[in-house]
Amino acid sequence: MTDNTVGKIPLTLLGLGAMGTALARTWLTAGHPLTVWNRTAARCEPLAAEGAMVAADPAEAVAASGPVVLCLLDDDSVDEALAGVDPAGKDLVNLTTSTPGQARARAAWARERGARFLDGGIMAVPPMIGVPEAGGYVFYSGDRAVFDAHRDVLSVPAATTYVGPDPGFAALHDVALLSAMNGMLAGVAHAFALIRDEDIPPKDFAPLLAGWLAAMSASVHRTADQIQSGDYAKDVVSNLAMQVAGAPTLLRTAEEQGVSTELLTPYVALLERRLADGHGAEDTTGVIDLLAR
Ligand code: FVH
Repeated sequence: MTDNTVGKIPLTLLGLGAMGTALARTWLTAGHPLTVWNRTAARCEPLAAEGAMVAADPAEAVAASGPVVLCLLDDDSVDEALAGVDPAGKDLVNLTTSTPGQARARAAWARERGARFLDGGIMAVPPMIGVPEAGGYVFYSGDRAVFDAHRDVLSVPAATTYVGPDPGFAALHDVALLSAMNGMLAGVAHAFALIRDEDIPPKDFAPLLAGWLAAMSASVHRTADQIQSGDYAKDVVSNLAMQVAGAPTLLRTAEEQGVSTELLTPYVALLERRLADGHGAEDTTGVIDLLAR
C-alpha cells in the first residue's frame, strides 16, 4: 500500500461538531497529518481512531502545526477557545460563521498578536463536504498570501472562492446568500401552505415549484445590471405597477385558502411605498433603496 501522507502539509483543526468532523475526515482521507481539539474530548475519539492526533487543549493544538483551522459554533466560542492562546507566527483560518464585523475584529486580533488571518464562509452542509459534485464551496477573504499558501489544503473539503482582502467579505457574501435563501424558503412555505389542504399532492407540486424558482432566479442578473447602471427601468419585464396591481390577488388567494398573509405583507408594503413614490414603470429593484438605513 502507498503512503498518501508523503508531502502533505500538516494542519490543526479546532472544533469537531458536525461540520468540523466532516472537514477533518476529508483531510485525513487525503493524507494530511491532522491535529484536532474539541471542547468535549469524546468527540475526538472517532477521529483519533482514523489517524488524527488529539491535542489536550487549544494552545497545544495551535502550537502543533499550521495552518490552524477553526470551525466552532459562533464567534463567542472562538473567543473562548482562543483565550490565552498565543497565535504568533501562525496562519489562522476561521470557518466559523461570523458577521462581517466579527471577522474584521478577529483579523485585527490576529494581526496584533503576530498571526496572519483568513476568514471563511462555508456554503455547504456537512454531507456536501468532500463531495465535489455536490457543488459546495467556501468563500474566503482576508490575507491573500494566506489563501495562496494554503489553497491546496483548503480545497480538499470543498471548492474555494476568494472574494477579496477585506476580512469581512467572506462573511458578507455568506450572509447575503443565506438571507436570500431565507426569503426563498419563506416563499416556499407560503406556496405549500396554499396548496396543502387541496387535492394537490405536495410531491407533484414540488417539481413545478422548483422549476419556477430556478427560472425566476435568472432575474438576479437583471437586478445587478439595474443597480450598476442606476437605471431601474432597464430591460424591465414586469413593472412595479403591474406587481402591485397583482398583489391583492395573492393576498386574497391566501385568505380564501385560510393561509396567513404575514410572510407576504411586508414585501407588498415595500412595493406599494415605492409605487406611491412614482416608480411604477420601474422594476422592483427600487425596494433595495427603501431597505437602506
Ligand atoms: N452544519 C451546517 O449545516 C452548517 C453549514 C454552514 C456552515 N455552518 C457553520 O459551521 C460552524 C460549525 O457548525 P457545526 O455544524 O459543526 O456545529 P455543531 O455541530 O453545533 O458544533 C459546534 C462546535 O462548536 C463547539 N463549541 C460550541 N461552543 C463552544 C465554546 N464555548 N468553546 C469551544 N467550543 C465550542 C462545539 O464543541 P462541543 O459542544 O462538542 O464541546 C462543537 O465542536 C458554525 O459556525 C456553523 O454556523 C455549519
